[in-house]
Amino acid sequence: MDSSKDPKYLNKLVMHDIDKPVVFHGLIQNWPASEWTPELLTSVLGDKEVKIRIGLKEAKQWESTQWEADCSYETTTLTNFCSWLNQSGDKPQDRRGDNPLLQYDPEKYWCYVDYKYMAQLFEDHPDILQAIKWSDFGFETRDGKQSTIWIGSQGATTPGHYDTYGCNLVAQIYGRKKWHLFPPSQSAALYQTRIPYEESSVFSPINISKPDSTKYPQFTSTTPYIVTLDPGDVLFVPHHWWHFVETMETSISVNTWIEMETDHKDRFHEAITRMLASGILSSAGNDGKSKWLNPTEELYDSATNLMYLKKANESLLQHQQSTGSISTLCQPSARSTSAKPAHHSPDDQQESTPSHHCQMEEVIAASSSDSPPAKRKKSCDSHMTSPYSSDTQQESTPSHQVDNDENVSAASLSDSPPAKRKKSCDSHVTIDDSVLPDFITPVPCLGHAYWKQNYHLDSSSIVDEHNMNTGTSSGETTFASENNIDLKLGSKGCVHEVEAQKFNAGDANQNQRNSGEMDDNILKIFLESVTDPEVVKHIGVVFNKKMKETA
Ligand SMILES: O=C(O)CCC(=O)C(=O)O
Repeated sequence: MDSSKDPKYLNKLVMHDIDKPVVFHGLIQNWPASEWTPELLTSVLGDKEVKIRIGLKEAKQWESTQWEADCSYETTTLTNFCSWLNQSGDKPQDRRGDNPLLQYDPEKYWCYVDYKYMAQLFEDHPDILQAIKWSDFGFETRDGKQSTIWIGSQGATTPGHYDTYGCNLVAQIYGRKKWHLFPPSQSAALYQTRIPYEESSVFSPINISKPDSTKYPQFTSTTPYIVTLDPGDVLFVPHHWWHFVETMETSISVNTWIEMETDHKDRFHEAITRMLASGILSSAGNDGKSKWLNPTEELYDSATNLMYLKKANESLLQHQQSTGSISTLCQPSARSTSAKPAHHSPDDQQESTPSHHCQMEEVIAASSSDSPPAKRKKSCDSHMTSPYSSDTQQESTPSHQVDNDENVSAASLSDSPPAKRKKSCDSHVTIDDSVLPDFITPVPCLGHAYWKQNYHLDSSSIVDEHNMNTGTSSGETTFASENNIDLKLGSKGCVHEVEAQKFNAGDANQNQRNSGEMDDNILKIFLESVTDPEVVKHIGVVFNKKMKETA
């Protein structure tokens, strides 16, 4: 084998050496999945019902992105999806029959079988999961079971977002898809927001097909990295890179999210964010919820949120202790660390070690038989959060460490002193493009001139991508002046509320000291990202009410 195609070499590139998006060409032609077509998958899954997202092709006229909440949804079979794809001739409404998709004119609408966990989709055909072979990238134990599939018609889009956990490998199996990527340093200019709320997704409201530079002036200073994937290409999306995805023609792609050490911290941040979002959105009424809660998401009660937070915190602390890093985040007192919820199962011990790499829902599901949230999450461990946990039990060993550390065993990892640990993805360095083999091409950065050339939008400034700190976000001052809310007081009130719920078994002084440092920051991130004026107003009302109650 060409040594540059050695899975260990590729694994090291992805996990350690590359910090920009790249495309691998010609590495998956031996995957059985490279033969897949929508018709072939339909012949396997014909009667399986799936939830299909349907959107308008003419989203180009929208001033903001076409949110998932703006789409329609139909639950139907892949056979119906395929007949919709392949229809011709008669007017759709004349042939509607029992296919609900036929009411959507393919000239005007796209359909997307998006974000489907393959282990779930192919639960009756587990053999097919072997058709995906991430082992070619050095992820020995990874196949379709840890992958997600996306089958879309021409025009189908995914709104701009970044995933808070891990990094991502995307195999383009059939058709073509266009990816617009942006580095994490450009989050402010992409007007990052946690509204609509979805765990593990930070969204951008920009409509990439027709960016509105009046509403989002900073956007024109972004420097997009753009690539159209052909069948057989594999895209590497580094940690926290933004992506907007557009289906150019009927397409099938499969991706896997790969765990990173930073996930510990992100999981904790996510638990705080979920608690804040739940608090705010649960009082928003149905209208608010349908707009501000992503359709794929649900809210939990505070007891469940609190459990997530505790488990995420314990898991983070355990990780920090095992790696010798000092916790700057919320350190519960000895009492609260050892005080396990009454319903913890004896499996706790087993779960608590590998659970570093688990999504918090899975952590809770594993430890709490009375309230197991059944929902999936899109962390790298997404496969483990779904109901098919018996399959995944084996995966719940720290397999990604095995994966990304060139098959170092879990035991040797946990035994080895911190200094000997391999670098995580977080310590990526930029590799000189010229040393990359020919079959790996960096995704080109088109610079902010792209907006002028393609959309006649003037770039606001020349921006150094690595030092990009674009303007004011909708922070405290803006909120306060526009909405007559004292956010300083507001945020303190909220911190206290979070604090009061958090670690209620813990040492108050200890919690106060550490959480002040942590919550202010998380709260700031959350509040700064809430840019929808209606949401801001709603938050103001909630805060003011709270303030009056506590005055
Ligand atoms: O392919 C798509 O439409 C979106 C994929 C995506 O968001 C991801 O792989 O993280």
